[in-house]
Amino acid sequence: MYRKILTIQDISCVGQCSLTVALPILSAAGNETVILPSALLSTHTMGFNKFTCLDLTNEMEKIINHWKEENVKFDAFYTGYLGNDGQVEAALKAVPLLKENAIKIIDPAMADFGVLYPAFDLDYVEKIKKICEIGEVILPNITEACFLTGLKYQEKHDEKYILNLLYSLRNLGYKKIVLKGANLSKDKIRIYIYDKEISYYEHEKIDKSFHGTGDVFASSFVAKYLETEDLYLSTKFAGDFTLKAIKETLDDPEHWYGVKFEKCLNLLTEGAKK
Ligand code: PXL
Repeated sequence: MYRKILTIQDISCVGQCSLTVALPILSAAGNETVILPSALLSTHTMGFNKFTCLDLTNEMEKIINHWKEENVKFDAFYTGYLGNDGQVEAALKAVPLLKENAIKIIDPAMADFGVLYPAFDLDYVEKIKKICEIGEVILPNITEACFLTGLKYQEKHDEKYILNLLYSLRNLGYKKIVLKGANLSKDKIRIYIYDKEISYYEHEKIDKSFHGTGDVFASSFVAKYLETEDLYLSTKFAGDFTLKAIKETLDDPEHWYGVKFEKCLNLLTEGAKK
């Protein structure tokens, strides 16, 4: 399988997130990976003292128009962090470039730990709800699921709370849901999957959070899903891949801004041979 995927996210030059994660992961998995950068930042927006940002919304539209003229078509579509309403609108303009049966995966990367990332407000949430509607699969964490559904964020939660979030997401029309970060026990994290039925994959909990792990999870999920189209297998693979990347980073206190996912790329190359 050799798929041509379009991924739309920012380039954070330093920080190991968004396109600097998606491009190597999807390429290592044996896909032709076309990038459409939505913005160019010196670093990501979390934890550095400042960041520079060049908004590329206008350029995105020009690029999409050129691709239309060249009749460029894609087998898959994956969006992650998009910096503002205009960038989400511009990303939606790329949808006509997708082949009829293209796989569409949306990571509503906008929030964590109960709050929106610094760049975003509630109008932005409405735009993200719109782009999620075109997704075959959406990949929210618990906070993002709360913003999508309007339900209250509870750091401490039980399974009833998680199921309610899943049912509420389904009621909004989202078909396949991978809900990350269910924290139901002392030493395990669950990732819930809602396809025809609800299931979950459980893995070891690490009591330290790292930036960019949502993007590492989403990109490795997309890589495996393009190969298998199996929601459970892809979730398990991405959960294990992300955990391994975190473990590669834990012993290095200077590496606080992202995870060393490059050390795990070999896990993807087997799939590339298929
Ligand atoms: O990892 C998500 C992400 C991507 N891109 C930028 C970010 C963040 C998270 O804060 O700031 C620019």
